[in-house]
Amino acid sequence: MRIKTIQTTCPYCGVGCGISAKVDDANRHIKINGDSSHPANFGRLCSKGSELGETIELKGRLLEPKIYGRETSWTEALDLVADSLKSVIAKHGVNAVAFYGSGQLLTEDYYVANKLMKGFIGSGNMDTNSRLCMSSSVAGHKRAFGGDVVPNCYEDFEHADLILLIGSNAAWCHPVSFQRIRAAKEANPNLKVVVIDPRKTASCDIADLHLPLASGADAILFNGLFQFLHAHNKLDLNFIENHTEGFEAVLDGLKLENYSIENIANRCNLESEDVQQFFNWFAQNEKTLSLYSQGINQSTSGTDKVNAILNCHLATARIGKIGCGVFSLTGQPNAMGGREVGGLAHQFAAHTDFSNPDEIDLVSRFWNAPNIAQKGGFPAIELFDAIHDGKVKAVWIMGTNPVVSLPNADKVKEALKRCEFVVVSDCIAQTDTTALAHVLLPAQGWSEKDGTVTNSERCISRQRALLPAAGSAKPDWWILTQVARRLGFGQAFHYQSPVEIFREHAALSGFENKGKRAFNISALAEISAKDYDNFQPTQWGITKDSPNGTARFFADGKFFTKSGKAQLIPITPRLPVNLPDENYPLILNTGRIRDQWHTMTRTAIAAKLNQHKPEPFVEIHSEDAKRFELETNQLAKIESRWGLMLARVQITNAQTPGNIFVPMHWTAQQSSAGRMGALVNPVFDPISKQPESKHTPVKISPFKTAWQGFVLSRRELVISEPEYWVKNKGEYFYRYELAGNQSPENLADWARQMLCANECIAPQWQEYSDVAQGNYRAARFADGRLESVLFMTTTGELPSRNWLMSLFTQTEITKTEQLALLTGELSKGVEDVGTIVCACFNVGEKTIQQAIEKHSLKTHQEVGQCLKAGTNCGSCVPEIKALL
Ligand SMILES: Nc1nc2c(c(=O)[nH]1)N[C@H]1C(S)=C(S)[C@@H](COP(=O)(O)OP(=O)(O)OC[C@H]3O[C@@H](n4cnc5c(=O)[nH]c(N)nc54)[C@H](O)[C@@H]3O)O[C@H]1N2
Ligand SMILES: Nc1nc2c(c(=O)[nH]1)N[C@H]1C(S)=C(S)[C@@H](COP(=O)(O)OP(=O)(O)OC[C@H]3O[C@@H](n4cnc5c(=O)[nH]c(N)nc54)[C@H](O)[C@@H]3O)O[C@H]1N2
Ligand code: SF4
Ligand SMILES: [Mo]
Repeated sequence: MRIKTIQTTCPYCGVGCGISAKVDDANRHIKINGDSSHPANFGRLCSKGSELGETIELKGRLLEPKIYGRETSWTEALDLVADSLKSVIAKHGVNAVAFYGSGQLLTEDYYVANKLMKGFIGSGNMDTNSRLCMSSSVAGHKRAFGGDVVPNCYEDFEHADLILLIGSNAAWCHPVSFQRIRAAKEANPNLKVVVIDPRKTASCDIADLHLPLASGADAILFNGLFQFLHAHNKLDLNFIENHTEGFEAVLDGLKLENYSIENIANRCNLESEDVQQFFNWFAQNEKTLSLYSQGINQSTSGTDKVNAILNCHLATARIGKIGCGVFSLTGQPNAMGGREVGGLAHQFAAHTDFSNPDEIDLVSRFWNAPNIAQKGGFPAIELFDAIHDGKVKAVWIMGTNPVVSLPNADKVKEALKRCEFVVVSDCIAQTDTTALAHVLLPAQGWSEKDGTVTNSERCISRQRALLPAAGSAKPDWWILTQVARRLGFGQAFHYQSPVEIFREHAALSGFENKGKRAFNISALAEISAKDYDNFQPTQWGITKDSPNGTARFFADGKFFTKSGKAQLIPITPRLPVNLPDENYPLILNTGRIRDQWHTMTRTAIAAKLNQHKPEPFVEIHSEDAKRFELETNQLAKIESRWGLMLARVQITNAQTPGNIFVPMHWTAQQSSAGRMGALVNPVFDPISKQPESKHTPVKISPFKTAWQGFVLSRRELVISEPEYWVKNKGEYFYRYELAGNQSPENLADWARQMLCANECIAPQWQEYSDVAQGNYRAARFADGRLESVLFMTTTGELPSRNWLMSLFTQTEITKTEQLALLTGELSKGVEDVGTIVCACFNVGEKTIQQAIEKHSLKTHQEVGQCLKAGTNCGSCVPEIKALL
């Protein structure tokens, strides 16, 4: 057995952590460690990154190309894709075909997709899930800076005196950066952290001040801040004069509304003292770093919110200098790389734009592409509307799951059902989107594919192949190249390996650039295959003048606008488009949880990551819970004008009254009705076209069922009957939470059918039924081990899942335990650890509570010493502190 150590990059969030993987490819086994030399994480990883080794199993992978569900050869599948695209184009023109890509593609994949659609097929219809993610930031950057640049680097965390987290739950979504800020705060007691978020999130754990502002009100707050800084002579008039334009217009705009502290507080639903405190801190601290994410971007005024923040930084000259600036935290591992290649439908390539004919000409000459697109294509929402309406007749979806993640997701599903020709490239066989594909193309996933990604701080890193491809899976760039050749563009798509694509991408970035376009990595245009293989993380720009990369932009006051000056943009704050009303009285906010990644196609494979939040839930304030007659752990139905979902109620005053929160992760693969995208309002920002995923008017009511139950089973079962079901993979079992409107007529038959399906091989069967009490329990044993259990009740009390789950770790079940299984009562001596809080060391809530009481623990460090909880990735520290 030969073990290799390979450096690569985590495929989840935009922190872009380096990984050092010990690979045993003979056994398809990987041991994951943080790469201590990588500047994004210096060896640290969060719970998701640490569990990557558990996600590479072949089960569930898409291994062969498929046409209408039938396995086929690459040749046949690629021929069909090319022929179908050709025929649609011949009949309906180039704008009847579209690509919908993803920030999870590698830069090389992305480059080829964009070049093929915009350069050679000749349509602007190449959009991506970045539309749902970063497009407001892109638009805001371009308005202010003349280019899409994140000016800062992670090192600024250590130099700042004030860090704002605006619409960012970094504790869960950028955990390694969050831990770095925590450490910076411990090292520098002067560093203050302000969290601006309608919810009290785990990120508030390190906050000196939390501003639970009204949903969508950010521009009011930052306009107010601008006004305050102006009134208190805290603006840098020198910098404004020499390096910006638009100052007078901004001031004129501010005169139109009342920005007194009281009025701001009132409109933002905040306390005046808190607003005052925040403004004072901003005024006093030169080294202010504003980090923001989807609470800003995912809004119908997302671009304006971005510019309202940028205005305050530009007018105080706090931009791109050590310890200060505006830092948009990117979501996906290659959100930034997609922007570099021009992955959005209104962009072109390498920071060029359809709005500039000279740039179209420039790219056309570079690619030698006579048929180049002359205008932008459909952005995501409009693209799926166009598919729905039959304007776009063939779509190729790569690396994204729009049937879950787009707003008004039922319409998206319907659109794909109606579409003449749907191709999906994915590495997973069964997703809500692959279910609707005519052609499925197996893509190599993380650990197999090879190329580059760019993280939040513009740092380009290598993702390297660790293992051979699963089945016949191929790299996305290869698949695209093969189709391009079949479409007759062989000369322009001659690539044999990712480095050739990377070189071309680098060369284009420098082509006739002359300092006009921010993205420039021309120093890498002739990189050798060996240097590409060994490439070490480097922040762009990477040019002759700065061959080792660029840590920060704009400290010199030079921008990428025509005048070279930054633009201050007058902002008139707008409320979200649809506000709550009497029919839909609550605001639905959606977002992420600590241990799942998006639509769970990969994180849900790792059992450990499923423990933290095993079911779709809805967080609601106690006042609202009372008002809508909801109780903790009850099921609730949430409805909007667009769709509905079911979720488990969690009452928490971390929510502001009037607002509820649901996680974005559950799909039809893991739940009967947890797919939240169905509810989400499809309105979008007029400039960035990014949808308002954080604000949909909804109503909520108890979802009353005749019975509730759950199943734990070593084997995966097929469960689809009851109105409510959720599947959750554990280490030794699958867990199914169930609830139904109608009690099964014959419980024993029903239970046998569900647990044994067709393959009851001499099972030992035990059951208990108490019709009067409405309880039924069944257990099945095999070779002395517990094989499966089912508990159901019509009265509502079910035993602790944790205790039963622990029985699955045993090789034998004692007589006492068998008895306990029937009575449903916890057997003595078995510890109920409670919901798992620390995923790294498997420590449950109850264990932590008991240890706190028993040993009078006072700090999370003491809990760590006692139980190890929170001592690895640290993501659960906020929860441990909450228990303290
Ligand atoms: N664990 C985990 N981490 C991830 C991901 C994942 O799926 N799972 N996905 C990655 C991706 S692609 C992305 S884009 C990032 C997203 O990272 P984040 O943006 O940090 O995550 P979200 O949970 O979507 O939303 C952030 C916060 O915005 C708040 N918010 C809602 N409305 C408003 C508002 O009007 N104003 C303000 N100021 N705040 C508001 C929400 O309450 C929420 O707490 O996470 C990345 N990291
Ligand atoms: N309501 C609401 N909706 C949201 C959000 C929200 O906060 N609220 N957030 C939005 C944001 S910021 C984002 S980024 C999106 C994310 O939403 P999606 O992009 O739809 O979610 P993923 O689960 O990441 O989908 C990635 C798919 O690509 C597959 N895949 C993984 N690696 C590869 C690869 O190398 N090649 C190929 N071909 N396929 C691969 C995975 O198996 C999976 O099916 O959701 C958006 N939707
Ligand atoms: S913070 Fe976690 S998910 Fe994000 S890149 Fe690092 S290890 Fe991966
Ligand atoms: Mo994202």
